[in-house]
Amino acid sequence: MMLQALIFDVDGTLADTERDGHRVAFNRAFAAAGLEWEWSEALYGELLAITGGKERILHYMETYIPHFTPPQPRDEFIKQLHLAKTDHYTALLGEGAIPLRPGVKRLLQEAREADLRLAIATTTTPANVEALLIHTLGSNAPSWFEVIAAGDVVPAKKPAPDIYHYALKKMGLPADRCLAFEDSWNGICSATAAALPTIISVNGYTEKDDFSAAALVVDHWGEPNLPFTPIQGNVSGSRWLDLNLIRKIHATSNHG
Ligand code: XBP
Ligand code: MG
Repeated sequence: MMLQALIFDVDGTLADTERDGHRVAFNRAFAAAGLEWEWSEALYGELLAITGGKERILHYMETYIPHFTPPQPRDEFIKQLHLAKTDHYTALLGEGAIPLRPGVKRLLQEAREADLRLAIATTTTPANVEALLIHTLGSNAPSWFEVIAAGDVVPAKKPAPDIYHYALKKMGLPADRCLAFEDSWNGICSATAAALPTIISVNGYTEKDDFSAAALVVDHWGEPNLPFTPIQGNVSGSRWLDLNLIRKIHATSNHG
């Protein structure tokens, strides 16, 4: 089965956005709203179990501060807080606070030159994806992706497969012609439930997650001057992730 498309997660996969991006933006939104909530790096690691910013705020309120009464109806309060968080987050990206992970720019360029089809499947808000792509890859970069499936476009966020099903349907492709790129437990559950072979690049928040279902696990995608460390799977002597390795992984994952 010929490989035709690559589908990318964003947060944690294309860039380490969680600790120094989303977390900071949540805290700024809390402070601006006069709330004395502070999500530490460690607490945020626990909260990442819940995907989606609004869902994460609700989970925090219910689990960590059950006696808190919001000043507005609960869902409206969360919605406003989250809108402010998105403003803080996109402003952070505009300041260049979050770079792409190693190998990301190189691999996207290689895939474009090879005419592979590209898509994004993420739980984050569409404005956040646009801002990351524009500030790291240039104003045309969103157009490199034929589908940007993001946020509330499907009601059931990762680990549900819905966002990948949505992207596949939009592209008119069966899962076995595609590869997914993820960084987390929720991400691999979502991609593999949609029958997509998945390459994992771990980060500090996800390195202990169970990735036994992955076709390949590396510490990052790597560059000629910054080789990856393989964690699981056969890299056939490669020292960074390129299309040659991606095609081998894809071929192997489809034949058992
Ligand atoms: C990313 C997320 C997102 C962000 C916050 O998960 O869970 O919720 O943390 O984004 P994945 P929003 O990488 O699996 O897509 O606040 O815009 O929801
Ligand atoms: Mg992710």
